[in-house]
Amino acid sequence: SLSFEEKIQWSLRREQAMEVSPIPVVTVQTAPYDDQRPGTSGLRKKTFVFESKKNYLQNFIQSVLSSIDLRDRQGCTMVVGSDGRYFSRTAIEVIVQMAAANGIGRLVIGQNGILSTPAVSCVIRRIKAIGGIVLTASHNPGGPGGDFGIKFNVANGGPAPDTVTDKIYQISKTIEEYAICPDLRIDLSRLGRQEFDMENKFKPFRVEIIDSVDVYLNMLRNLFDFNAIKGLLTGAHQLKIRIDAMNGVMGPYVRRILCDELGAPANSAVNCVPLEDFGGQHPDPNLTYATSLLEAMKGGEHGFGAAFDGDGDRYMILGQNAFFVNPSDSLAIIAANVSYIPQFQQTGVHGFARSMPTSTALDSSGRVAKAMKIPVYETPTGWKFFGNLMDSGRCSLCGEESFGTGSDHIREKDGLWAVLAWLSIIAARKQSVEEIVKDHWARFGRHYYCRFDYEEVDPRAAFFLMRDLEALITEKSFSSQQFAVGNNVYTVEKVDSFEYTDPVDGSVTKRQGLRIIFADNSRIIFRLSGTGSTGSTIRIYAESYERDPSKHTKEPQVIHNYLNDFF
Ligand code: G16
Repeated sequence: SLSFEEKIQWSLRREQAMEVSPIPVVTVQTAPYDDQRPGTSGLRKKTFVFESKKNYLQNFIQSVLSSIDLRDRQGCTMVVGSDGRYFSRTAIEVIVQMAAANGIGRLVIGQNGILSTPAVSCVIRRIKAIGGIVLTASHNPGGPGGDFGIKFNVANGGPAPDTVTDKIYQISKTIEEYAICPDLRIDLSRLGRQEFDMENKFKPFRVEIIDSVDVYLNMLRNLFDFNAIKGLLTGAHQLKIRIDAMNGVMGPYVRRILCDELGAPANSAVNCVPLEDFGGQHPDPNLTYATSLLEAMKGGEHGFGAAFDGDGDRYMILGQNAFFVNPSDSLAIIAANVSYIPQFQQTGVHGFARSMPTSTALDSSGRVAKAMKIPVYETPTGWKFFGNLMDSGRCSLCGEESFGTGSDHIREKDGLWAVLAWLSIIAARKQSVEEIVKDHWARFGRHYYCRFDYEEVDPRAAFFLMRDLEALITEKSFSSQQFAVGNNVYTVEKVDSFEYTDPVDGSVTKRQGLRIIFADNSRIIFRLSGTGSTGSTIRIYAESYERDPSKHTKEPQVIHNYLNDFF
């Protein structure tokens, strides 16, 4: 038998031999599926669909790879990351084997497969990759009974635009075979480069395993004043924070950036180990699912609380005693306070953008913008629509009601960036979260806002509902109708089916939600979601504007009652 040293020598030699021996490429026959159309952000399904339907994963990955011209694939680099959810490791192995077989030159992968969605965007841009694949179903639960998803991002670091996802979908409907290197194995835990000779005509295939946090952290260092934030989080008068990574991908980022770099005590960060099933929870940072943060913040000990979703692009902020910052307000407040954020001091602010259902609080604080001649764009739901605006230098800051805010530093929404933006504002203004929010309402008025979700609706029923509703509200007699709710009278001013013309490439996106807009800018919006994994989800968004500061302390639930009266 071999000694310990001999065993190590033997396994090293074996490893080297494996890395240099040519890897065979196999072509496998397959049959297409007709349900692989990417939604608002990638393909999301129940995990068992990916896990048990024959070649379901391989078909989609082949469709993604085939959507890239063969000449562009050779020698190019792609980034791969996951939020650590169940099935990610299996999927990464398949992606590596298929990328090699399809002529991709190099894959850059986060250690153990871990990279947040913002980090993937950041790395794509930093290393000038052709794009990237993110394995996540965002805030949806994970595990064998949960959801899995695949997002494809393009060279600007952002979600693939409709032209690309349409192409992927078309390919997926007619796919007959896929290419794979079933013998190719990589070590996801070993930092550094692994190289493989290919049996086909392609050049050697390389895999580089990178630290999950490094590149992203270095980017943030250039955007914020880390000393100022450190001053806020340490010392005798420190702001006590509580950050909940919700067992998603953000754990390593929170520990490294907020605790190690910015000095927050280790016990400020909870649920920081990424778990395959998120500990059985919904990794969804809102008042319904981030209940452990909510309860902790109610204790009054912490002045600032934040939670992130599974893949780290969504966030929620709470002030002392669990004071809730509505995401649409968060965007508007960051916009009104850009002068306190070093990134914008350096680059200036070229424009703001929000998705259509996001409250118009940004437009109200846009009065500041107006004075500064900064335009505000209104796009359909989906981060991909901000990409063109940012690439063409039209937009510096944008956000959505769905707990996402970001800037042109990358092309994804970025939860931790938003947290550092808030901490920068607090450090500069020396006020609490609640004071900053209430001061904002006093200056610009408050946009009461609520969203109602009706999930797992029969898709046919949802289709007919939207069709009938459109017919009803676009009838002539509906316009200029008045609705009395409590002491308020709402006069319908405009009704439409939202449609967006991209100011950069002129592309038109139709049927993005039914809008009822009232004379005082209050709105009710109906829209079909594009992220559910089963059936259809109907969303109703309701917004009511209140200028009078004496009426700024009602519970947002007040809108619920308005809606009940309205219908
Ligand atoms: C995705 C998109 C967002 C969108 C959200 C909700 O976020 O990136 O732009 O606002 O879905 O979309 P829908 O209303 O169609 O369900 P995430 O965090 O789920 O990837």
